Amino acid sequence: MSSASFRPKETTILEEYKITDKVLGLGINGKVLECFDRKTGEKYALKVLRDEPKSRREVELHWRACNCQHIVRIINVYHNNFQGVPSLLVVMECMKGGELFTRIQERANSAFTEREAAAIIRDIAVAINHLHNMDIAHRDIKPENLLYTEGNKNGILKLTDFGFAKETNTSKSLKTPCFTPYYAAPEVLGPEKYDTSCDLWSLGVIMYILLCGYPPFYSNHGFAISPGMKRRIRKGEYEFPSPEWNQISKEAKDLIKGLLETNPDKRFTISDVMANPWVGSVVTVPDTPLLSLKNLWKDAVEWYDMQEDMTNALQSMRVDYRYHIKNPKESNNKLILKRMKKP
Ligand code: I85
Repeated sequence: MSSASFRPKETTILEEYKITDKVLGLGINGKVLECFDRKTGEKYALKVLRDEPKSRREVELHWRACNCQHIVRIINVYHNNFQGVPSLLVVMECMKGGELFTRIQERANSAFTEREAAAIIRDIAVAINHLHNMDIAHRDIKPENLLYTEGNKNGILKLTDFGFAKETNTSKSLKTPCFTPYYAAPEVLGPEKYDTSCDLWSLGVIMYILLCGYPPFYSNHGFAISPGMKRRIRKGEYEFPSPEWNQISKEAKDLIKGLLETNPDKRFTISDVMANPWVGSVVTVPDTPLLSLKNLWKDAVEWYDMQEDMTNALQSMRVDYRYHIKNPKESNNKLILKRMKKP
């Protein structure tokens, strides 16, 4: 980890900020509260994390990555006791415009076009490109983590929540000179392509939903990811049904195909996306009105299910099956525990 970066302030946050009890959102690792700069009166968002290695990693990577137009900025980080718990308090710019799809849905009856969808995908791609160039995989890119700075047309879309972010160039073998790489397998040496490729899959899903208003893969009911959905994702079983997809350009469909490619080795990289004209020169994308507004939010329950499905699908992609070796002492498996007792 390139170290000389983030050092939280040890002074009390209350000297500089007034914290309210308004909750802006709940993340997996911590809640997000509203707070105000005492000097300027400006509103900020405060993410409260328990001080533990996982949170340190989150803040470290977010801090390092946030000098990008399309990533939520960190203003300050404090190391304080918060409600009696040693915590990391992350002061961020306040995203007043709310979530991506809420914003799109709120556009009264004005048309939403393929070109506008391309501009949104380009913004998200810029964030991903910035991260992947720094060897950071976000691994949790989903609609709830894409927020607008403002509720009006000046709003800028930004990515947040680095709770699952991972550094991808930590090839210990290359950095530690006590190891000769004669026998090193390629995956030990190179960056973790599998980690970054999940961000591109996410981009494909978001692009699909923007264009038609429903997700490419869905489960049959609202609970945990269903076997049917898992199978469809693995096999890349999705379609471009009529009437939504009839007017959509071939370029858009080809990009989606490259992003939803099931084999991560063949899936588009972020460089492929940045070089793709549908993303790289948005003005050339046809200004065709989309039918996604009609489909989006037709049913709040369905939308909720979709978000849960995406969370679960990302979760299963993050499982690092290659290096995951369980410590038998931490196992709850009865057979393993029984075997450990034997001489
Ligand atoms: N502002 N995933 C869903 C929010 N400004 N939000 C989530 N992880 C995070 C919440 C649950 C994202 O790391 C999250 C994180 C950070 C934020 C965040 C950061 C900065 C906001 C979990 C708002 C907001 C929305 C509408 C209105 C207003 C604020 O969420 C305001 F009150 F300003 F009008």
